[in-house]
Amino acid sequence: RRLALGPQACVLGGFALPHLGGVMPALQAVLDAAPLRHLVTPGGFTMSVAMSNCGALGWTSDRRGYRYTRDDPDSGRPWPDMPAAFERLATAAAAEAGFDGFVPDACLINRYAPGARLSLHQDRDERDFDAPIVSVSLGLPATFLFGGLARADKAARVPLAHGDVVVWGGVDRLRHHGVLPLKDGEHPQLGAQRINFTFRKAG
Ligand code: MD5
Ligand code: FE
Repeated sequence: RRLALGPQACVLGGFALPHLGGVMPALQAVLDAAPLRHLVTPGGFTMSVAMSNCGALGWTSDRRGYRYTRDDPDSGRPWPDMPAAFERLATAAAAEAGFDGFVPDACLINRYAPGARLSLHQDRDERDFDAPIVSVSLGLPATFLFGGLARADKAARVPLAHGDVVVWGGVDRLRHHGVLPLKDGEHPQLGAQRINFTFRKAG
């Protein structure tokens, strides 16, 4: 149930499953308060992945750039609080992967409909790169691309299924990564979509 992707990166197969009884109702409440939306990149492209956030800080993008904000730019209100069930899952997964005491202040919620993808990128909008990132996959399976520190490094393909959790830190924190276009399908609980939570210490 544990697959090493790098010296400090691993997949915890099915780790989120026992948490979903608390996580799924909390997700619905977050998305009611801060609906998913398609952000525009600084280059002017609309992202195929729809996003929202919970926690003290939320990741956002527009023509001016990428950044973390306290308020949802669509509503002008603070992002919804991080549900206790989300934080428990993130902290437990980080500890399982060897990162004790991880307390995220940001959870980005990504929703992939069939065809949606995330091109190869690095996560470097956070204040310090010492904290790990915890990523939870729900719904339809996806192929994750796990590259190197240089964008041109060949990327490994990692299948991710409902309930899988990936934890990255340390020397693997700045590796390039992305998600291949989601294949069409129907998940018994989530329907025709993949939801990903990305927990970070952003501030
Ligand atoms: C996803 N999301 O499946 C992915 C999972 C994002 C994003 O990439 O930025 O929202 S998070 C994967 C990740 C995070 C930080 C480092 C690395 C991967 N990595 O070094 O491979 O929606
Ligand atoms: Fe990323």
